[in-house]
Amino acid sequence: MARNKIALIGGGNIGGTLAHLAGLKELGDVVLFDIVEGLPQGKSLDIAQSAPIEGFDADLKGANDYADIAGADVVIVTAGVPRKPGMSRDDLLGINCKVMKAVGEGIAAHAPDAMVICITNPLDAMVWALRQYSGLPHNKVVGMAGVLDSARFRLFLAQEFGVSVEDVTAFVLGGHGDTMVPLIRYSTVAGIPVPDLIKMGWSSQEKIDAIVQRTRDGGAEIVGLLKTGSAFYAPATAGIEMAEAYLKDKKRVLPMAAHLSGQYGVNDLYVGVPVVIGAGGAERIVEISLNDDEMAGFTKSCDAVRGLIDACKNIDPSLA
Ligand code: A3D
Repeated sequence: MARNKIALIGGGNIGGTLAHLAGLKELGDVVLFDIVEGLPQGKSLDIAQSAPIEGFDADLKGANDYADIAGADVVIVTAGVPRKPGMSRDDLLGINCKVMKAVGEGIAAHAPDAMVICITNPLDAMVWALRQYSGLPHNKVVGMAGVLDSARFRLFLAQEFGVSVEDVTAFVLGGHGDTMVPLIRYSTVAGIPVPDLIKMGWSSQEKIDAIVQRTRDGGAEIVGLLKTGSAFYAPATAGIEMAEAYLKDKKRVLPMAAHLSGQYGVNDLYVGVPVVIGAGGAERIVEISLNDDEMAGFTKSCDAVRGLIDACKNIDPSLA
């Protein structure tokens, strides 16, 4: 049986880390694509030289031509520009919208059967634009944000409770940005919801509120420290978890930006919701019941995403 083929569009910080992780996990052969000549070739060769030490078999190839992604099973998109200190994700919209056009057309021409995972920011608007430009089915184009945001939430909760990150489940809803909605009552330690843990004296409401805020600001905290770019190790790990769930038909239930067509009362919008991901792509959107506060937060988040999509349509009227 032939190996899977994973195409990574964008060979920067996240793209290089994705290629390394795909190799380490033996997910398949990797094509690392970038518009900069030499960059994806150099990173691919470097990672390939780690294979004999790590003991993985995978072909790694750098590319500047979309023809090289032909037949890819999975395409992960990180092409574009990341934030610098003082910039919001939304400041990236103008440049990255144009990048999504080139990438969407490249995927449509050479890998139309792939599962596409977008990571480029501002995430929810970019995955919407990428889907429009590529014309792929909605269930085969999703955005990575929820896995990362919930991983940040899980880490901070595990540190607060003094327990293993493995025993903390958490998830966040809504857009990837300041309006994301971390769901406290669906977040647990070994099945015990966080509100119960507060009652048990494990933490206080104030401390949990601070953790929620730190999760919302999780990306900015790292941008502020790095100064020259944004987070890339955890974002790449999150993208690989989604790719693996698809390639292995695991039917994982993961939060991701998925296309809503009536679920949660929302139409034609990409926003973060729990999704069953398997060989059929985004197979099922899980509609959990939300209380009034959570629904209000989710609606606010959807409105913010809609505003960004409208801005994309202004940049390129063909999207309207
Ligand atoms: P960076 O290291 O700058 O890599 C981006 C790469 O894209 C560079 O190598 C560019 O040469 C390349 N590129 C630019 N234009 C094109 C094009 N038209 N076609 C192909 N390649 C192109 O950035 P990064 O890897 O740190 O981040 C990539 C993106 O992910 C940015 O938009 C970030 O904001 C975003 N990001 C998203 C999350 C989420 O959780 C959603 C987290 C972290 C970063």
